[in-house]
Amino acid sequence: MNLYQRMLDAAGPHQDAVAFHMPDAGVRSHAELHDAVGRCANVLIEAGVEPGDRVTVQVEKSFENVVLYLAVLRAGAVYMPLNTAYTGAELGYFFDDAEPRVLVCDPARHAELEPLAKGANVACTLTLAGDGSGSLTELMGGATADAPIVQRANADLAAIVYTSGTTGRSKGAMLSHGNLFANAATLRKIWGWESGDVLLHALPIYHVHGLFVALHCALLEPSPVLLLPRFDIDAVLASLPQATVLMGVPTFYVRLLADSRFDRAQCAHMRLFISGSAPLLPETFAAFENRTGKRILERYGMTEAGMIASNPLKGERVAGTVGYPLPDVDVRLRSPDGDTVESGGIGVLEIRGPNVFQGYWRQPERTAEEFRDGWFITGDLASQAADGRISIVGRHKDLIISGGLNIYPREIEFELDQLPGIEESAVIGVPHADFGEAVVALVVTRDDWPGEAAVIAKLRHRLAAFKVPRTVMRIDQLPRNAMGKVQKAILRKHYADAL
Ligand code: MCA
Ligand code: AMP
Repeated sequence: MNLYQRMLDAAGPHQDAVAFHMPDAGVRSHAELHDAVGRCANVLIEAGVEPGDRVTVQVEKSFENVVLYLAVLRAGAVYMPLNTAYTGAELGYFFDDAEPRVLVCDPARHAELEPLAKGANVACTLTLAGDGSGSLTELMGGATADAPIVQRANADLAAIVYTSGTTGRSKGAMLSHGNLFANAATLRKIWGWESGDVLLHALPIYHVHGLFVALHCALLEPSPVLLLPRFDIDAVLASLPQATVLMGVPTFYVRLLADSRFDRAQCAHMRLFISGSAPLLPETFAAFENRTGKRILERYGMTEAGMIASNPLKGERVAGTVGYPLPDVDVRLRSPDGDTVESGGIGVLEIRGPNVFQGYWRQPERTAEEFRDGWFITGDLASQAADGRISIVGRHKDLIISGGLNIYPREIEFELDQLPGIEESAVIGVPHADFGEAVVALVVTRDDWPGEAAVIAKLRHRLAAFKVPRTVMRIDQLPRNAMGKVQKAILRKHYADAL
């Protein structure tokens, strides 16, 4: 069944109830939400979108953005969200790779992105809001709300979310209606989603965490969503008293704890604080419990599979662990060569289940490389206790997670190595109090080295700001092993205090 149909069914008897509450932009009922989705789907269909077509979206978070996501589902098309921080230089790759039928962007970026999209044969570029003609909101005003809800099978694609996976350039993870529904249904059950819940939503909605995990849990109840444009500490503190569930990355909890206004009374009624996307430090877990009396529930997942493991709602939530595999997810640990790991040992986590994606968009070989006998190789290093509890102890993949955003060193090294004055580079993640990890670049320089500030300024034109190194440090030579591979572990240790 089309996932959207399930949300519509859930909303059935609750038409007048609040679906979304935007503190600065009013309230929308389920009736208003689904009327807007129907209109938006008709505009997309009018623009030529057919079932299976990709609709790529780079817009600031808003109620209208949620409507657009649901409209793409309704039309049977494939939603393809892109981080709002991506530069034009980065976006071209996604347009070429996914060949979307339609691009939806913010009015402020229309002039920059339309030619890029045209160059990649994207048939139509619309802005989400704005007064000019071609704005989706304006076209919706003239459309009817009766768009068909296109029949979808479990394996039909609902979304393509780009991720760099374990290596290399970004790959489009293909997620089906069946993948998304299976995961949402399981999460709603294990997290005890209930009719009085109110979700405080401060995550971006261009990634799996904010778009699927958070929104699907709420829309399938349905529970009201307090939709904040971003994590703003004042807005979060103001909204907390009306909420019962918060989902966040560890930086959310670090920032709440750093604010003296955040106290026990303020979150007494909160049912659940959930953390994921990056490791939650045991210190943060303990400090949070001390301050609020609440134990954060940490879970683990990835773009290719949604959620994989979770600490329990009722049992013990143990800091530094991600809990048990979800009831419908099988896990096993393997050595990089595929050998069984003995009980209590560390291995690469491999998974199987209805949540596991359909493969990488138009990359069958790379998809095959990341599966072993039908098990998806996550690239995360884990150990499993005798009772099944999982701890993520590291990453087999060369990945930096900064404030919950994944950053691939190779992408930054590639840009650095092309700059004048740089012989070679190595990019690492080092501990950072706010973001958990942050990016540091080590460079071997030549005589024409233009200086750190000039290098950073150049990178800012090419890379999204969150990927730009906090510092670029000169080094005589990069440590290499006998195979010539840069020994990043040595660099990470040596530069652990760099920030
Ligand atoms: C913003 N900046 C960052 C980050 N975010 N730098 C490094 N890491 C970041 N995460 C930079 C900006 O480029 C800017 O730099 C400066 O910090 C301030 O930007 P601002 O937008 O004000 O930042 P913020 O609002 O404070 O955002 C920080 C944040 C946000 C709240 C941690 O990044 C966030 O919401 N992260 C959540 C990401 C997420 O949803 N991940 C889920 C992935 P400058 O001033 O130099 O321009 S899905 C996933 O991982 C799986 C499925 C899972 O398990 O969930
Ligand atoms: P993404 O590719 O953006 O979906 O990020 C997925 C990656 O985030 C996983 O492969 C893990 O490396 C990491 N991750 C997610 N949740 C956790 C967690 N609770 N603890 C440690 N790492 C996590």
